[in-house]
This record gives sequence, C-alpha cells and structure tokens, in this order.
Amino acid sequence: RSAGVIGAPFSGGQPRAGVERGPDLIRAAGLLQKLQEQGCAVKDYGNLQFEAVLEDDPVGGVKQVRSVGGANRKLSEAVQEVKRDGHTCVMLGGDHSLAIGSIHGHAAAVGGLSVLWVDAHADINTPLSSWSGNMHGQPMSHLLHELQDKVPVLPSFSWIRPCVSARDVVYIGLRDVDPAEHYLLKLLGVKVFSMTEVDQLGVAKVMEQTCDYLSDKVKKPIHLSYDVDAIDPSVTPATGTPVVGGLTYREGVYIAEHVAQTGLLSAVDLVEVNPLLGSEAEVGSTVSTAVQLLLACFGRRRQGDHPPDYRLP
Ligand code: DIR
Ligand code: MN
Ligand code: MN
Ligand code: MN
Repeated sequence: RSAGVIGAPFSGGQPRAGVERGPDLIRAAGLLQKLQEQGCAVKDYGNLQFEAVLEDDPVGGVKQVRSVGGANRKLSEAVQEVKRDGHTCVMLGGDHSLAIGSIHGHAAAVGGLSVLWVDAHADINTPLSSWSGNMHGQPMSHLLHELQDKVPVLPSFSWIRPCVSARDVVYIGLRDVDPAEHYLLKLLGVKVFSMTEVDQLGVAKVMEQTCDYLSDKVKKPIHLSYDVDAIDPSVTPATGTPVVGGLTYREGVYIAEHVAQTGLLSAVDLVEVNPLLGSEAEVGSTVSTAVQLLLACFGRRRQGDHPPDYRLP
C-alpha cells in the first residue's frame, strides 16, 4: 500500500497559535523516510496554502467560520485527488476542524465510510451547542446525516454535504465530553469506548469489538481520525487541549496497529500537534509519538519484520 501525504497547516478551528506548524514538524521528524524504510511507497502532496479571510467575524459565537469553511473546502479537494490516485491518504494537521474536509473528501472519492475517531473529546458540538465557539469541537456535527436538522448553514459551509451515518462511527479515548455532546451521542446511539471502557475491557478487546462493529455487514473503508490529545499528556503534552487520564503510548500504538491489520484503512488524520506548547522535550515526545502512530497505521509491527526476499548477510 502507498501513502499520499497532505500537510494542512491550519489553526483557525481553535485559538492557540502553533498547531499550523504540525505538518512541517512531523515531516522534519522523518515520517516520509521512515515510511519508505518500512517498505511503503510515499507521495508527498506538500502543504496546502490557505487564503487568509480578512473579514471573519464570529457567527452566533462561533469563531473563524469562513476560514474554517474555506480551508476545509480546499482540503476536501486535495483528499479527493489523493484517493483518486489510489493512495491511503495521510492528512497532517493542523487542528481537528480539518476532519470536516478530510472526511468529506474521502467520502466524495470512495463513498460510504467507517469513521474511527480517537480523541479525548467527541468533537460533536453543533454551532449552537458549542460553549467555546471553537470549530475543532464541532466537526462531527457537520458530517453526520442524522444531525443536519440541528446544524444551521454557516457562511462558507454550503458546499458541505453530510456523508457519515452515526451507525458507522466509533469513538475511542473519550474523557472530556460536554453535556450537549453526551446527549447527542446517546440520542444517535453512537458506539463509544470512553477511557472507562478502555480500563474495563483493555485495548485489545476494545479494538476487537470496534472492528466487529464496523465490519458487521459490509466492510467499508476506514477513516481514522487521530487527535494526538487522545494519548495521555505525559506522552503527548504539546497539544492545545490536553486532558489527564489518556491512552498510554502502547494503547495508542496498538489501536493504529490493529486498524492497519484490517486492510481497510483508507485515510488517516493526525491532528492537534502544537510545537509552541511545551518544552523542547515535550514537543519532541509529542511529535515522535505522532510519527510512531502513523508508522503503525502503515504496518509497522513492534515484533519486527523483514522483506519476503530477505537474505541473511
Ligand atoms: C470542547 C473542547 N468540547 C469544545 N473540545 C476540544 O470546545 O467544544 N476538542 N478540545 O478537541
Ligand atoms: Mn479532536
Ligand atoms: Mn481532542
Ligand atoms: Mn479486528
């Protein structure tokens, strides 16, 4: 399998500067070379360039709506190109509002998707339920068919078509969920493995049940949307909204390994790495974890591996 990598240096879905530097940092940590070393063909589509929106006043308390809408429109087109070229798409964020364009573009190219959302947060606030006004807490509400009567059309959002069914979504790692979000998750009956279920079942059972649930009838291509804040902040502190009590490094990698094994991974987002938050060591730990998660997505196994034609020297 081959990886098509898109950098999305965008931070407008949340208030902290720095997350737009994620793509360059993850590249500088050697992601592309390491993917190639493990036998994965890589095409780098470079970083998207987003036009600044000069007049972007809040819309009913929601911030930078037009910037987020425009950036995601561009991202959606880019993801569609990567998928048409036949690659597994890797979107390096940037903040998690970018999942709107990434999932929209993915669905436009391949049709029905499963979405595996690994995050401390549910990111399913509607523009009306959001208390923060940050779009990175809302992407799921714009994507789910079932929520469209609850989501007003925002400026620069009219191009978006809902493209995911609640039945096809699984969350892992939740531990900071707003009341409105909890209400919506229950209303729609979304499959959630919060940190409580990770504690109860262990990550191996969580992944087994996740895959059984997602491949129940038809095996749809999987979109893995990985927010680095799903991992415990002792490991990935350089992120805008860290929450204690997260996935261990090993649980985080296991999730990616297991998804890779399904053979269904069709696109992955790695978002919310913010190199301006934390010490050099904290940023280093966050970025190298992000790289390891992505390598695991493309088949890196901790047991080791060797090419089929390997000859002992
Ligand atoms: C909160 C925090 N639920 C919000 N969300 C975050 O702003 O809607 N998402 N941090 O990543
Ligand atoms: Mn998120
Ligand atoms: Mn999060
Ligand atoms: Mn499985």
